[in-house]
Amino acid sequence: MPNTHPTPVRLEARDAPGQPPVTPELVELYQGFEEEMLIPLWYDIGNLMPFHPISKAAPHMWSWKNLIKLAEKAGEIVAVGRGGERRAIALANPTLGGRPYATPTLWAAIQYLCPEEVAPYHRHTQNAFRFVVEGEGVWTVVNSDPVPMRRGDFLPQGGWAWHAHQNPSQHSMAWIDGLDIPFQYEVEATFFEFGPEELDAKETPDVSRAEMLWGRAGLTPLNFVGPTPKSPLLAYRWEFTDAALRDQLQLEKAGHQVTVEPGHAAVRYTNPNNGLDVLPTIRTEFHRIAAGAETAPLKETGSSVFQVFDGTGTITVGDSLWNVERGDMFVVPSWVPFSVKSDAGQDGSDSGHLDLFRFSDSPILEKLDLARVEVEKN
Ligand code: 1HN
Repeated sequence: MPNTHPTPVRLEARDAPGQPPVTPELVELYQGFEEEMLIPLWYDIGNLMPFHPISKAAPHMWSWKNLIKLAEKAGEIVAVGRGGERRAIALANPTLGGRPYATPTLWAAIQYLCPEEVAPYHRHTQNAFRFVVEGEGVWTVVNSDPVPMRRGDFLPQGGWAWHAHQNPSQHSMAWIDGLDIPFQYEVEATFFEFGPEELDAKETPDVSRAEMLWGRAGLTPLNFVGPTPKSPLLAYRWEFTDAALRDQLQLEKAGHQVTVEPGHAAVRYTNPNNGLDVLPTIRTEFHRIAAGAETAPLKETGSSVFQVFDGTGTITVGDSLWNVERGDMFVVPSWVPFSVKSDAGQDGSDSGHLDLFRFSDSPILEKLDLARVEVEKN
């Protein structure tokens, strides 16, 4: 809930470097400021304008084993329907004031749908996506287009599109959601509408209409030549992502310089109708770190959330170090150094790799000319 209670200004005349001498006149001046709701810049400039970003968010890791156990329990005791809208359980960063925010700009959740359940139609200005780390059986319906969801698929859903989810299968399914809720909340730009109670598309096709139109790289249907700010392609299938990463590593082995750094293949999900990020506020990528490979520590403005798709490895974010496995999710706050080490394969061989899905607020920072990156050379 928004805090609508006025908070008084409290200023303490204090003897500290950069502060004016404490005198009765200063105390009186500060009282005047308090009464008029004023705060002088000299009082706390260090907090307002630090020399580099100091994130309010903490590095944090959520284990999938614990997430899925709790989501299953929620499936037993919490109904899904109008009002709550979704059985989605958000990651709450430990230093963001008990809000359901993974980072200052990004919302991330595990969502769970039981057999034969429907999460009803609605729309909102928040941009969203789904990513599937395990299972299948749910169709997300976007503007009447039913889109099947399966392991490894990435499904963007731009703001203000009508959407619902239906599970006509006989087993439960979980996936993760990412949205720009905290960002839109902060800039106060959010709108929301309930949709029709009944789904208008109960079909369960193998391929969405969006994929029929947009799913062939480099071919744009003439009737829809862009640009459009949100991707019209509603599913990016695992077989393509996997093949793209496999081929990057194979080309690298053959001596071509095609990877981000040695043993580190990566792709960005892009909007086929403008070549930019799939969503105007959220960047989404998939990274594959070959067995035994390590990434150079990286600092970036803006924040990211990762989910481990496959493999095992060690993640370092600032002073935090986690051993991760399938499904684990973690946060990289702004300007905190981040690196990944993929475990060596069985018997120290190079079979196996660490696969990471990533989303970030980079499009916002880039549009505002606030993006900065620093790579520490090993
Ligand atoms: C929403 O519509 C979904 O459609 C997931 O699955 C999470 C969190 C807040 C508001 C709307 C979804 C959401 C959401």
